[in-house]
Amino acid sequence: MSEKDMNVKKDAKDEQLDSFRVDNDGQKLTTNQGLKVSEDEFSLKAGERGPTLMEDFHFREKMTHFDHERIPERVVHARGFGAHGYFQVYEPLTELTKAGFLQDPSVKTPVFVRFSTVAGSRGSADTVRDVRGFSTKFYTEEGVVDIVGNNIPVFFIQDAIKFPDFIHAVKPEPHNEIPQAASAHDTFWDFIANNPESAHMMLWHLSDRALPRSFRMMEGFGVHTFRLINAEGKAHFVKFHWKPVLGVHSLVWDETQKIAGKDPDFHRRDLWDAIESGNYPEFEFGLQVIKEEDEFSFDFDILDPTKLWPEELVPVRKVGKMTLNRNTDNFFSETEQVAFHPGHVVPGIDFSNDPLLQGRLFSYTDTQLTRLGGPNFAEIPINRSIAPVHNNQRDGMHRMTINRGPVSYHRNGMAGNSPSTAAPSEGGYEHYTERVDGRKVQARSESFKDFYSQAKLFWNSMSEVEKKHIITAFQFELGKVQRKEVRQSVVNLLMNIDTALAASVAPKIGVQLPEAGEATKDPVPTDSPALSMMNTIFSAKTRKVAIIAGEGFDQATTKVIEALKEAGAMPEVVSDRLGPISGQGGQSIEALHTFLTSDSLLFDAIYIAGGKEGVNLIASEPDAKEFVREAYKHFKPIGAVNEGVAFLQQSLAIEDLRVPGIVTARSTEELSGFENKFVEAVAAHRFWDRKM
Ligand code: HDE
Repeated sequence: MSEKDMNVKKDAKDEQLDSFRVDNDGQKLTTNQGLKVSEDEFSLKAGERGPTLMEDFHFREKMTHFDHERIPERVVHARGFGAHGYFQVYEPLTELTKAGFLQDPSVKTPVFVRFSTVAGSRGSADTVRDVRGFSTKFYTEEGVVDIVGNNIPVFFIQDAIKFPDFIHAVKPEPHNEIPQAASAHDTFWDFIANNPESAHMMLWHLSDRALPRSFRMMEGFGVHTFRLINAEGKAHFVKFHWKPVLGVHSLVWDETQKIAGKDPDFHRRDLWDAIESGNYPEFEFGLQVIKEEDEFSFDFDILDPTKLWPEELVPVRKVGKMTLNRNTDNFFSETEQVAFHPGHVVPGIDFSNDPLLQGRLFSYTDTQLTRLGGPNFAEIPINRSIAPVHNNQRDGMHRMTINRGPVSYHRNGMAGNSPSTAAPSEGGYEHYTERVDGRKVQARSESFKDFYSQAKLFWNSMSEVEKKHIITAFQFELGKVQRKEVRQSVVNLLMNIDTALAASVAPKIGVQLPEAGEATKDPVPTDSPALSMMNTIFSAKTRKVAIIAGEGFDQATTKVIEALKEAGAMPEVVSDRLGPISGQGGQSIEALHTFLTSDSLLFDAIYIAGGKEGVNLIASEPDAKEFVREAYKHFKPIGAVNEGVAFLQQSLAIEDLRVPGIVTARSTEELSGFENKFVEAVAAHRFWDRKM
């Protein structure tokens, strides 16, 4: 066990996992039967050059296991990454719910979180344009609770019966399996055009929300309306939120595409590194609450999963915090085998009649039967509840539990009727006794037929920069659609949201701008500032800064590195070679990257050190100028001092560096306080008003 592991006090889940962990340190190699193996490089052959013999049981076992190492990837959300942590409430939520883990601020509930993309295969790139999954498993004393959410608060469809159709449309086209992990193709857009309920989600999907900077900088949403029930049996409608403490931030489109090549593991690496370096990702847990009697007080149906509850109408109450502080030991055992289910609840949490949620309640167990090979997946270590499990379920593939005694039925007399059911007062789960009247019908509720008002709300809430990005995204996505009639139908749909948006897209994709759209409802309120990422939290914390420095770098650079660290940023040296680089004052820094192994795409900001010799060495690197140019192009903060300033001018081919987000210093006067100005620029993240 590493020292780090020993310092972390084990929680109940961690302790449970301990009994399954295996360490090979100093051990002898064995077969699965525990037999020590004396030869693992040469199979048993009849003569050194002869055929391999069937009786080589070690060879057969090793090869058979290898042949069966793969399991089916998730049908959606195949690409993902997980981490362990804990959750704590800020204050007892007794008035809203009787759920035990939401009562006591001193209780740390262990959690496992898996972030994911939706459309791509397991090996696809992290930074593609896509919705991100945000699934949280709480190992509570009363059983497992899962919030299986996304980083976007609404969904494409209203009824689960359409999910297979939607997913078939977004996945690679079946005749040639192209394109991988991308929505820029005919079938996706044909689906959107023919299923206008997706209008609202379509705008989120084309916004920068679909290009997160990091899993640590995304919001999470339960999407559906759930119910919380208190001990008196009183219910409230709720929506679940995760708010990242670092704010909500995105990459820019050009970056995402290039990072997909330079580092397809960009997001998983970021999460792994953050946890390893002690920058534990934190998310505040938020609740939007609507009283049962107010169910019909809004101009949207609160059961419709294509609608959000504007935060200005229904504020988000922050009620707790989740901290992710431990990476997995084994990706397959934990992240791949974890099985989430929105129906995993404890007393005090219940469902609503949202037809999308209702369908999900079926799908998540069903899919595990194929993916994890049978009904016993709850016994896999990562999925095990820390609350004891007792029931009469038996047998099935890979059963682990050894249930004792002859009785496996309820009610029984032979075992004193155990295991026995628990009354609600003893913690037994009781479904909310909602009254339901209705005819059996297959229809869309009238109240679900407003497809456009919240699409307008989202569009109206965007800043000019965000709108520009959405327009370019439409031009790109539809520009890749080969069938003109599909492109035309999507523009027709955009007319129902915003004429200017449709007008900015139509001419670029070779289709007509219709004279008018349908008469559609306007949103109330007209906009929601909470939806714009411009109104989020900005800071320098954990931002990665490339320190471009060569041998003999100047003393100002040491101060800059210190100031960045002080502000919680992550300076990393990029140089003409790896290893220690000495500065003018005798200080030494370790270069972790070269221009060959790295790229400014992988950093949030760059800084160019002074020192004649070092700058000359850097300038002679073939990729160094491009490194600087890309950072400029992606609106990133750029700092430079002394001789570094001239190199910046050469790289950008501009003389006058009075450009937003560029901070330079050459004289003693300029150098005083330079590091603070640069840190401020790093904390601002991007300088959108920079002219290109
Ligand atoms: Fe899922 N979804 N989904 N989904 N979903 C799955 O379950 C499904 C929906 C979400 O990290 C599958 O175990 C249906 C909404 C996440 O392991 C599957 C419908 C939201 C994950 C499934 C939806 C989600 C999944 C595939 C329409 C946000 C990854 C593998 C009614 C609130 C979980 C699996 C992980 C995974 C079905 C719609 C989130 C097939 C039928 C809406 C984050 O069961």
